[in-house]
Amino acid sequence: MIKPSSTRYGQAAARVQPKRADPGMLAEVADGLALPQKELPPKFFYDQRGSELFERITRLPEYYQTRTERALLEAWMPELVARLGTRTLVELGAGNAEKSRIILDAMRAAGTAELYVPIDVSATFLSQTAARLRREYPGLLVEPVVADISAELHLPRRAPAPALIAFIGGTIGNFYPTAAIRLLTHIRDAMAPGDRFLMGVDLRKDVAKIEAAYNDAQGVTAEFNRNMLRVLNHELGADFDPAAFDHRAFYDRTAHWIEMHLVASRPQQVMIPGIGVVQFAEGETLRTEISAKYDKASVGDLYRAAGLRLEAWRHDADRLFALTVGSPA
Ligand code: AVJ
Repeated sequence: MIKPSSTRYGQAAARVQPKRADPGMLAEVADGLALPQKELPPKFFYDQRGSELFERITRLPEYYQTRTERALLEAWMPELVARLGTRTLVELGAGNAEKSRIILDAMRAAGTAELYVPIDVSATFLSQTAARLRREYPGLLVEPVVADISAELHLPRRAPAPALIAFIGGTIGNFYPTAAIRLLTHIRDAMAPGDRFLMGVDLRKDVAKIEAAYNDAQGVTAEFNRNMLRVLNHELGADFDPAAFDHRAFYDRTAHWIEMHLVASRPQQVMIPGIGVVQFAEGETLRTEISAKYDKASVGDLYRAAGLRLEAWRHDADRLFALTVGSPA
């Protein structure tokens, strides 16, 4: 019998021993794959290759979010930061040093830049960014914090006030409603009265436009989606065959979010050391991401539920994306 290439791939992957599986990750994967609708958190997209694929997504013609948010930041930050007198920038999920620079430049121009606290799960990524920014902004104190923002939030206690806590990139979209409220409540609890919260949100709009952004013609998003399986192979020694899963992304008009799934193109069994054999029926899906879309009212509701007040709001002329500012209520 001729073995399909996918089986060979699986055996090859299984022979490579994982570095030592992270027990937290293993537990999360076990839980997610035991659900009737299999589901894994989008943070598992982002190894080196996943981060590079996401960088490519941000430059795709269909993916309007990154360039729109950047233009909004460039137009608004000099004025906002000067008015607030921002001395500390705390950045959650600092995956985007490029956009952080727009805020840091505005702080420097206002003459108030003192401390930058990038918070990210990736320690290597953080130390690289920190070293680069220390060189580029002499006089700016850079104190990176390694943390999973969805789990905890600790701000340095002696940060010069006022601080701007930035959560940009539309990453709030990855949080289910209760988790979003929990995250913003943690942020609210860490804020002093003069501090402000800056959050970027992708806006509700024509469904075809949203769906196109997650089904790009070049297939970069599909590769990004499948990359989660490579991460599981590499980190846990699993033997997923990424080629046996199709990319699917669709908008849920009731929940107001896009869902990304990986669809098993044939029945298959996947071995994950420490978990066991996981079955996929043909056509069965693994949900890898939601990306919630907001409008002014739903951001206001979210802020209110977290003890914040929506103080300011700016969107682009096409109403694709918005920057929102919250203050402790
Ligand atoms: C980084 C969460 C904002 O939701 O649009 C891009 C991730 N997923 N294409 C998004 C993503 C597929 C992105 N966020």
